Amino acid sequence: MPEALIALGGNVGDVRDTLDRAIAALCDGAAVRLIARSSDYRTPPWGVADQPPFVNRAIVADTTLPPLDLLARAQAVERQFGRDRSRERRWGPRTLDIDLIDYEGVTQNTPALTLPHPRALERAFVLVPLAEIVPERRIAGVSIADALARLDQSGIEKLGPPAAS
Ligand code: A4P
Ligand code: MG
Repeated sequence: MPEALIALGGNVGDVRDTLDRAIAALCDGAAVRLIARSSDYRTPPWGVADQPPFVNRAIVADTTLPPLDLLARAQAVERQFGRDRSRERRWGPRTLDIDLIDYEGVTQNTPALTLPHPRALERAFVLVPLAEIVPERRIAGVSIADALARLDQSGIEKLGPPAAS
């Protein structure tokens, strides 16, 4: 079954709780099955500096859905958790962002979906969580660990397990 690398993040609300619930909604165990998940990381905002830090997490899932259907499902989950693109600016604050980083090495370049994700290799907030679970996996021919070694990881902090509530 095709395997997808998926990056999640947010910086509005109780993001760690949102990520737990979003992954449960995305990975129903049938069309999308969760294979691995990283720890959570607190990361400095990238792109637009004057906003709160993000929490980022990555997962590996296998799926029977083709790439565009997987993206549509991810966007439905974003909406379910309060994401309203019409009121956001690019790279600005959001409750939940789900990016498809890689889908079984497929390359595709359309406005709706670019694979692998065109900015993934520049972003420590994507690669640090992925390197925890699939360091040897290659994106655009480069291993995640090697790509990460070239990036500035300052300010990224691994978070412990969430407090029991
Ligand atoms: N789209 C095309 N390819 C993909 C793909 N591989 N995965 C299209 C997901 N979406 C893809 O996305 C815009 C459009 O990209 C979608 O409609 C989809 O069809 P968006 O999520 O609305 O736009 P965006 O998120 O504002 O822009 P972009 O460039 O995707 O930014 P990111 O990467 O999502 O950035 N800093 C930290 N520390 N941590 C973060 O998580 N996130 C962002 C958002 C900014 N800064 C951050 C973080
Ligand atoms: Mg996005």
